[in-house]
Amino acid sequence: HKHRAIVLWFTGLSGSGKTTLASFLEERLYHEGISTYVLDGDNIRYGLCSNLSFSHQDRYENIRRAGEVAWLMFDAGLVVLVAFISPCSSDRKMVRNMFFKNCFLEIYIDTPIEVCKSRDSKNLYKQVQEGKIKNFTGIDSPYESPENPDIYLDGTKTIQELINQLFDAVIL
Ligand code: GGZ
Repeated sequence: HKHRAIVLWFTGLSGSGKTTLASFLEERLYHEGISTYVLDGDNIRYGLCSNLSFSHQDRYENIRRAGEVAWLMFDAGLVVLVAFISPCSSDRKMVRNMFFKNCFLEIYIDTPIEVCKSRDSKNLYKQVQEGKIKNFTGIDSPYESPENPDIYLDGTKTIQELINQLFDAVIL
C-alpha cells in the first residue's frame, strides 16, 4: 500500500475522546498496512514534557514540542495521530504553520463538558470538583473552540460512527 504522510491533529476537552479515537483509527490504518504513531499526553507529558505544568505558558511549550516531534515523524513518512487538548487557537495555528498545506488536518471533537464529566474515565473531573486540581481545561482554564476545523466531529456519536466519518474524510 502506498500512502502519504500526514498529521491528524485532534483537539478537544479532557474526556472528549481524542486518544480513544486516535487509537481506533490507528488500528484501522494498521490493517490497511499504513504506518502510524499516536502522540498524546500519555507518552509525551511523562517524558519529553515531564518538566511542564498546565499553565498557559507550559501548555504552549507542550504543544510546540509535540508539533516538532510530529514534524520528525511526518518527515519519516508516518501518518501521525496527535491528541492533545491544545486549548489555545494561536498554539494550534503555530503547529499548523509548521506543515505543508494539505499535510495537516485539524480535527475538532466537540463533546459537551457535561458528557466529558459524566464519562470521567480518569476521575479527574471529580478531583477538580474536590479542589485537588487547578487550571483544568473547561473549568478554570479556557478552551478556545476551533472555528474552522478541517474535520468536525460530534463527540456524542458512537466511536464506530466517528471512525467511519474520519476514515472517509482522511484520504491517504
Ligand atoms: C487539563 C489535565 C490537567 C489540567 C491533568 N487541564 O483526559 P486526560 O487527562 O487523559 O487528558 C488530559 C491531559 C491533558 O494534557 P495535554 O497535554 O493534552 O494538555 S494541553 O494540550 O493543554 O497541553 C488530562 C490530564 O492531562 N490533565 N491536569 N489541569 N487536563
